[in-house]
Amino acid sequence: MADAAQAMESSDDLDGLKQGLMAAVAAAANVAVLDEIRVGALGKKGRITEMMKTLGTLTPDARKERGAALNVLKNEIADAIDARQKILAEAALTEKLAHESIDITLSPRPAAEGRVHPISQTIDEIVTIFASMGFEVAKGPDIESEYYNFEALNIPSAHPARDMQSTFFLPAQGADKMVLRTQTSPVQIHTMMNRKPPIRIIAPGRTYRCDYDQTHTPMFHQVEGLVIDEHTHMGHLKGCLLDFLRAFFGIADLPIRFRPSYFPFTEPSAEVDIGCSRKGHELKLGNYGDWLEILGCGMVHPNVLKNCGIDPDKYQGFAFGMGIERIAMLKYGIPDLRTFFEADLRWLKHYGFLPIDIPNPALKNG
Ligand code: 2U9
Repeated sequence: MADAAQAMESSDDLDGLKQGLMAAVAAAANVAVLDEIRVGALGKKGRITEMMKTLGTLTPDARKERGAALNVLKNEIADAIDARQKILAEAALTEKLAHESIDITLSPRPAAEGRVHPISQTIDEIVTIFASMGFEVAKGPDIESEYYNFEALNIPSAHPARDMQSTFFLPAQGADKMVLRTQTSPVQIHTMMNRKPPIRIIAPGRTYRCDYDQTHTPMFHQVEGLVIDEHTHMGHLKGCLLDFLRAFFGIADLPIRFRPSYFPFTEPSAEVDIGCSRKGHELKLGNYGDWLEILGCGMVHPNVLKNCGIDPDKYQGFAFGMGIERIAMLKYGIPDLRTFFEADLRWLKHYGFLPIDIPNPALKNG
């Protein structure tokens, strides 16, 4: 009987308290007022918290009943406060947005005027494809000693290849005769001298030969590749170049063929043609029965490996080289080599790329 009386009394006073708090929450005009209500009811010294502290003075049954009722009340008040807080926050945001304005008098940003040069774009594309095959990019100086540019590559001084390459000679540095590199191969020589196989690199960059006509400029770009390990063979070379050329030109069934050739630094050596058709001046790449020479390659000559301190009985691998202007002209329909270096902004606007253009359009779907 005493318990029931205690419980009745408590449920009455809790109802009153609840009504008072709910009304205060509903009337709270801002978050600060709401916080005051929260602290006053549920804080360390809040009214509901204080009531909880008195539970110990009740009989077990009354404690159970009042404890449950207090918990319900506590949760209802906390939920009501949270709901009101959301409403107030939304109202505050709406109010802020209603009074916020954008200054449309600011002048627009200038449109992107610059263009990426087709050579830079083409190098990015080449790097993207070879990177996907596990190649690293290696770099080296444009000025090299004759040793790195020729001798180490199995091209002795009396070799006709030296004349073929129309070298720009520079003043000697001490005992070293210096040249502007005629190919990027010295980069691979440095790499082999400084690192142990396995090696898988491409070396894109500027190269120089003393030539100037419709198909030659004194400075042009090459990319060469080198793979050295214990088991790489001619089959890997063929697969690697097939994958590269198909990805670069974006032609899934582009045929390639290998013709025997000669380079002092590779043995055996080959030149690679890609399929094309020629109708008058119109050239189309693909499986059309005609052929176009595109690059040179071969298995690295044992003498070159020896010159770099690599045991040719243990290690072997392939190398290849191609002219970047040439493949850029073919891919992007640029008719004249010399225009690459004339710094004509109208040409660049026409053939150049926006910085946001993806590095390899051929891979955009794959
Ligand atoms: C090392 C060993 C071998 C690189 C190679 C070619 C064949 C080649 C030309 C293509 C057109 C140069 O731009 S171009 O005139 N290159 O045909 N290049 S094999 O062989 C190497 C390179 C480095 C240590």
